[in-house]
Amino acid sequence: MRLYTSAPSPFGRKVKITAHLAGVFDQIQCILINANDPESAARNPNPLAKIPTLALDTGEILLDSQVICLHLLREQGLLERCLPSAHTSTLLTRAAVADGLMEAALLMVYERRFRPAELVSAEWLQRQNSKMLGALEWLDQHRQPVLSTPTLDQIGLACALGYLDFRFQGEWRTRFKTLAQWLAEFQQMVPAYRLTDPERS
Ligand SMILES: N[C@@H](CCC(=O)N[C@@H](CS)C(=O)NCC(=O)O)C(=O)O
Repeated sequence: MRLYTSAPSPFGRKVKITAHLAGVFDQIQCILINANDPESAARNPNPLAKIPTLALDTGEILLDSQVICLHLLREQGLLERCLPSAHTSTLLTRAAVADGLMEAALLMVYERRFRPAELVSAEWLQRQNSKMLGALEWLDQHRQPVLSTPTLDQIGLACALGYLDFRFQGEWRTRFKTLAQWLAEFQQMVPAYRLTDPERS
C-alpha cells in the first residue's frame, strides 16, 4: 500500500496512528507530498489534491482520512474495538468535531500562507478561531478516558491537539488544562502518537 501524506498533516497522522494500531504500518510506503510544490502535488492520485490518500495494492484509491482509517480497522478486525457498533453515531460525531477542529486550524494556516499579507482577512481568521474554541470546549466536555486501544474519535482528537501544538505553539493548553492532561494520557497509552510526531516523522 502507498500512503500519500506529509509529516505535518494531522489527517495523515490519524491514518498513520491507525495503521500502527492495526499492525500494518510496515506494509505501507509513505510518499511525502509537498502541496506547495506542483511537481510533488502532481504525484498525489487524489482528485481533490488533498492528503492523505491511500493507494491499495489492487490499484484502488481511498480517501479521505476517516474512510482510510475505517478500511484499515475493518481489514485487521479492529473495527468493533475502535468504533463499537453500539456507539457508532456518537463516536463518529465526536470524530467529525475533531476533524472540524483540524480543518479550522488548517484554514487559518492556509489563510496566512497562501494570501499576500495585505489580503489576509482578520474576520476570516476570527471566524475559524471561534470554531476552534467551540470545538475545543465541546470536545473537552465529551472527552473519554483513553484505553490501550483508543477509539477512532480519540485518535482524531489527539491528532487535532497535536496539530495545535505544532502550528499554534500549544496556546490552547492554558485554557484547556483537562484536555492537555487527556493528551498526556493518550501519549502514554498510545506509543504511535510519539512515533508520528510531525517534528520527528
Ligand atoms: N477531509 C479530508 C481533509 C484532508 C485535508 O484537508 N488535508 C490537507 C492537509 S492536512 C490538504 O490536503 N490540504 C491541501 C488542500 O486543501 O489543497 C480528510 O479527512 O482526509
